[in-house]
This record gives sequence, structure tokens and C-alpha cells, in this order.
Amino acid sequence: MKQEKVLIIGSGGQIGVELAMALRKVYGTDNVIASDLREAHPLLKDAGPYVILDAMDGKAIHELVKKEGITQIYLLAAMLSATGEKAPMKAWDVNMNSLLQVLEIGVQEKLTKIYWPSSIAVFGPTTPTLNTPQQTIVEPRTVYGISKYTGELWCQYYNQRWGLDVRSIRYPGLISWKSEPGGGTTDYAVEIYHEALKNKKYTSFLSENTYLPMMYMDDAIRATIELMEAPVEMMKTRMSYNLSAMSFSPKEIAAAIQKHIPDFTIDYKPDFRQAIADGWPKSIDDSVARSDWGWRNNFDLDSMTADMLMHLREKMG
Ligand code: NAD
Ligand code: AKB
Repeated sequence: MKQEKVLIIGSGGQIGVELAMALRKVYGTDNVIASDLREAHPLLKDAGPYVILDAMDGKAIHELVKKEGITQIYLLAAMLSATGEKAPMKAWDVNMNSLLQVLEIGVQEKLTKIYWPSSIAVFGPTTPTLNTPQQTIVEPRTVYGISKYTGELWCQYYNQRWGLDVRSIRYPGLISWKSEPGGGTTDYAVEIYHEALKNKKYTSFLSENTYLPMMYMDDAIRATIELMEAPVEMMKTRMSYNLSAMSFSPKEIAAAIQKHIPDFTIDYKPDFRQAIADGWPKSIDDSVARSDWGWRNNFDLDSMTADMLMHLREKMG
């Protein structure tokens, strides 16, 4: 079997740092090139091949793919929901043009696989909010959601038209301690742990009963690798897979933290991100991913909270 050589574009963000470390365990450090617009994240610095690469620069990506004999691209560079609403045209440009260029390179260079993440942001206020099915009404109201849904359609097109093996997951909000979130609506669920340990209080930018689908990063990274390693015949959809692990509100995550830090307090000051969250599902039906390629989550709110607090305590010293 041919040795895979992986390029990660946008590896300096919340997912990319952990995904780069995990993929290096699978394929070997030297076979995974991490890249981003920014200098290497401290966890990736001097830890393997790293290049500065702009996801918008198709020519530079193409040259690197040819020079390094890249066989797989993981395209993570994007502007997320909250930053996207501040600069909608830029978000559209970054999110769409990076994908279209990578898909074209995928066809021209006959890449074995491409990974491109989608999001629960593809759904909108007209979507059924509880246990949102894989296929349902999809009318996103954010530029981020519009770009993700359009991107899904392009991935499906490139698969059907050119046979390109593009795989994708609609991640829920991701919660991690190793790397920082980068401008999403679900970021409160990471910030709250840091503030609980530092200041024993947190002001949430979402209201107390705003339920959103969420997942611990360990589960998200494992899901990504399992999806990418699954035999091709298991890929029954070429749109992105719904994926779910837990669903909670700011009030509920605060209560889970209070089991460990009893004097932790929370108050609520909703901002523009409330309207984004109000348009998203409260919970996700991921039965298609479960039956197509065997997805199972390991972490729920309580086990994630215990793990987050333990690791953040160690990290903060
Ligand atoms: P992030 O914002 O933390 O990281 C994105 C990275 O992309 C950053 O390091 C940034 O410097 C880089 N980047 C931005 N523009 C670039 C460009 N032009 N060229 C090269 N690099 C560029 O995002 P993330 O949370 O790691 O998300 C990665 C992907 O997963 C995105 O497509 C995002 O939409 C998707 N996703 C994330 C979540 C989540 O909760 N984190 C949920 C659903 C989907
Ligand atoms: C965001 O809040 O924008 C992301 C996402 C769910 O896509 N975390």
C-alpha cells in the first residue's frame, strides 16, 4: 500500500493542533505537514514538518502538494460563525475559495482523500430543533452556515462528478483544553472552564436555557480519523455526517462545574451570538453516522467536565 502523506491547512486552530498530533501518530511525524497563516502553535512548534501557507493561495498549495507528494489534504482553515458575521464577505471568500481550490487540486493530483469539516451551522430556524435529522430543512441564516452548506454541496458534486473521495462531518460545538477556540458561538463552553478555575465566576454571552449540541475534542478527533479510515463502501452520503455526543445549556454546564467547584457562579449577558445560537438545533440525530461507519461517543457532560478541569488545573499549575 502507498504511504500516505498528509497536508493539514489551518492546523493552528482549535481542531488543527490536536488533529495534527493525532494524525502524526497514525501516519508518522514526517508524513504529516502542518500549515497555517500563523506561526506554529506552541504544541506544534519543532514537533514535525510545518509551513506557513495561505488557504486562499491555490498555486502555493498545488506546488506544495506536488513537491511533497501529498496524498491527503485536511482543510481546516475557515472563519467561524461569530467572526464570520463581523466580516461576511471575507468569511464567504475564505470559506468557499479555499475549498474550491483544494477540490480542484484533489482532482488534478488524484489525491486519495480530502477531509473538510462542516458544522451544525448548516441548519437554521426553520429546521426541526430537537434531534435534527441527517436530511431535513436546511436554511442557514449566517454567512458561516451558508458557506458550510454550499461547501457540502460542492464536496458531493466533486465526489459524484470526478470520483474524489471527500469526507466530512457536521461537528457540533467542540470543547478542548489543549488549544483555544477561534471565534465561534459555542466558545462559551470552553471559556467557562478557564474562568471557573481562574475567577470562580463567568458571564455567559448566551442565555441560561440556550441548548446547543456539543462534543469533547477527544471524541471529535477520534471520529475524524475513524471516518477517514472507514472503507469507502461505508460512505453512504457525500454530504456531511451529523454527529452528536451531548446537548446542554449554560445553566447545565455551570451546574456540572459546581459539582467540582461549589462556589462557582454564573450570570448571563447575551450578545449578538444569542441570535446565531437561537437559529441552530438544540440536539442532533446522528443515527446515520452510527449505522454507516459505527460512530460512538465516549464523553458526556459530567465525564467531559471532570477531564477538562483536571487537565486545565495541571496546565495552569
Ligand atoms: P479555528 O478558528 O480555531 O482555526 C482555524 C485556523 O485556520 C486558524 O489557525 C487560522 O489561523 C487558520 N486560517 C484562517 N484563515 C486562513 C488562511 N487563509 N490560510 C491558512 N490558515 C488560515 O477553527 P477550528 O475550530 O479549528 O475549526 C476548524 C474547522 O472545523 C473549520 O472549518 C470550522 O468551521 C470547523 N468546525 C469547528 C467547530 C468547533 O467547534 N471548533 C465546529 C464545527 C465546525
Ligand atoms: C461555531 O460556534 O461557529 C462553531 C461551530 C458549531 O461550527 N463552534
